[in-house]
Amino acid sequence: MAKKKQSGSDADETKLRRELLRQMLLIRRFEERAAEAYALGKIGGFCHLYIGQEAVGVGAISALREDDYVLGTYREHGQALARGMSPRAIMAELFGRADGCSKGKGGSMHLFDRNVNFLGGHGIVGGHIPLATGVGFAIKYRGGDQVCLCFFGASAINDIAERACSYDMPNEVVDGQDVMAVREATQRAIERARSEHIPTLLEVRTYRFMGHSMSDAVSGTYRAKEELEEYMKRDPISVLRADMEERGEWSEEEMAKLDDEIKAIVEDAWEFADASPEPALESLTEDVMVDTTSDAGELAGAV
Ligand SMILES: Cc1ncc(C[n+]2csc(CCOP(=O)(O)OP(=O)(O)O)c2C)c(N)n1
Repeated sequence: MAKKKQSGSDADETKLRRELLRQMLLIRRFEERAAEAYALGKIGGFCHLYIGQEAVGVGAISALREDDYVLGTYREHGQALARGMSPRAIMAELFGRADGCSKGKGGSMHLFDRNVNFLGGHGIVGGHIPLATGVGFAIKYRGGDQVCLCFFGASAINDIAERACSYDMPNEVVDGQDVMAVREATQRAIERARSEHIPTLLEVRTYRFMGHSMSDAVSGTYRAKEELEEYMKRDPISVLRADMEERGEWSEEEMAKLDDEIKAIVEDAWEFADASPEPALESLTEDVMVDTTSDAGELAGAV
C-alpha cells in the first residue's frame, strides 16, 4: 500500500504505534524463549506467561510518566519489560542467577526494579493491592502528583469490585486486545487521578493463550480448543499490525526486520542469563535491594 504524506501529529501517532508493536513483540518473543528455558529445566519454580495479554501491560504502561509506579501479580514479565526493565536482568532472574533483578532470589514472580519504579512481582493473589494503595497514600502525603498503576487478575475481583461499587469508584470496561483502547482508557484514569485524586477501576477484558503456568499443559486442559482459536483471532499483536498495515505505515518486510531485531535481544538475554553465576551461598541471608536513598526504595520501605 502506498504511504501517504503525514502531518506532524500523524507521524507521532505512527511512531507510537510502532513502539507499542515493538514492545508487544518483545514480550511475546521473550516469553516464548522463557517457555523453552522452562522446558529445558533452566527455570525452576513457577513461571506464569502473559502471552495473549500483551496489549494490557503495554497499553496501560505507555500512558505513565517515568516517575509513576507500577505493581503487578506473579504474571508480570510483560509489564516489567513494558516498564523498561532490562531483558537481561529479567531473564537472569527467571534463571535464578546472581545478575537477575532480584539477585536470583525472587524468580519469575518477584521481578523488581527501583530504577523504573517497578515495585514487584507479587505471588499472593490480591496481596499487592493494599501495597499499591499504600503507594497511593505515600504519594498523597508527600504532595506528589504521580499515579500508581496496579494490575491484578479476575480472581482478586470479588473483594475489589464490591468495594469499588460501594465507594462509587469510577470504572470502565476496556477491550484488552486493542493496545490503543487500553492506552486511552488508562490516560483517562490517570487524568482523573492527577486532577481529582481518585482511583479508577479498569476492567480490561483479555485472554491468555497459554496455560495458567508452565506446569499446565501448553494451552490449558480446562477450555475448549475452539474457544482458544476464537480468541486467537484477536491476537493483540495481529490486531495492531493489521491496523498499521491498513494505514499504509507497516509492511511484511518491516515486520520481519523488527522480529529479527527482537529475537537478537532475547537471544542476548538468554546468553547473559546462562552465563551468570548462581547466587553465592552466603548471599542467601543478605537483603536483596531496598535502597532507601531512592524514591522507589523509600516507598518500598514504607509499604
Ligand atoms: C491468596 C492466594 N490464594 C491462592 C493462590 C493460588 N493461586 C495462584 S494463581 C491463582 C489464580 C489467579 O487467577 P487470576 O487472579 O484471575 O489471575 P491470572 O492467573 O488469570 O492472571 C491462584 C488461586 C495464591 N497465589 N494466593
